[in-house]
Amino acid sequence: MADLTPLKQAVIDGNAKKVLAIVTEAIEAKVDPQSLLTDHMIPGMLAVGELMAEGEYFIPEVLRSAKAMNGALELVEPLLAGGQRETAGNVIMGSVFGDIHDIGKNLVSMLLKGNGFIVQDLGVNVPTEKFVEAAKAIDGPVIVGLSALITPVLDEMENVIKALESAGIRDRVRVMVGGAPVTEEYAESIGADGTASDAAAAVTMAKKLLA
Ligand code: B1M
Repeated sequence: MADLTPLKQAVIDGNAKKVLAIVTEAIEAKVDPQSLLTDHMIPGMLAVGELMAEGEYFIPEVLRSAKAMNGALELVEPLLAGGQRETAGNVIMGSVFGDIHDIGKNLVSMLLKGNGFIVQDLGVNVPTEKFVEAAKAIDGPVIVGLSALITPVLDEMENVIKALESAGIRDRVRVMVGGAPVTEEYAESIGADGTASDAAAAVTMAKKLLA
């Protein structure tokens, strides 16, 4: 049985080699991939955030942890995506213009895929028009998922919603917004259709939005 105790600390230390080694061993030992994320890796990344807030960590340390996390996520993703065969619907996902954080967005994309959604991930720092183009290219109902981690870019979410309205496709597009600074009140105030506080809640919300 793989010893997962050091995994959180390895993420905090940004020790990519160790993170990969533990995750590889855990996968071989058939540890639940969701638990690897929620019980070990995400708490590690959240601790990194606290260290950053306390002035203990600066960008280079945070980047090292983010790289270690993203490297291991590549191993975990296929396992999460393997669970379901039926298509639950289309989702276009991206971090809004001005925002380069992608760990949370990647997790949301992964869990959506794992729950049968077809996810087109546009990446980070995505200009408004890219979201609109991608939504136009899909026939029928589609969710546009907008992620933002830094407060100064929150307005971009409203810009996307307005652009979808101007393009005349708002009636068939459901907009889900999320990320640490996004509250339910904020989501409502900009006319989003839903929000979710974490990746699992995002799956529930996506199902609700396309029901
Ligand atoms: Co930055 N950063 N960062 N950062 N960073 C935060 C967000 C910050 C809170 C740190 C702090 O000050 N304590 C702060 C934002 C403050 C604010 O404005 N509110 C901050 C800042 C200020 C910055 C810079 C401006 C720093 C600088 O340059 N001076 C800069 C901004 C760059 C930019 O975007 N233009 C910056 C840069 C970076 C790095 C590049 C070094 C790196 C990102 C690497 C990467 O993502 N590839 C980084 C990181 C890693 C963080 C912290 C430490 C961790 C973020 C993370 O990955 N969390 C973060 C501190 C923190 O969050 N406590 C911080 C783990 C992840 C699993 O959670 O992303 O919240 P989260 O995602 C969750 C939910 O939010 C939700 O589900 C996810 C999974 O459960 N969710 C959704 C997310 N998107 C969703 C979409 C949905 C639904 C749910 O529907 C569509």
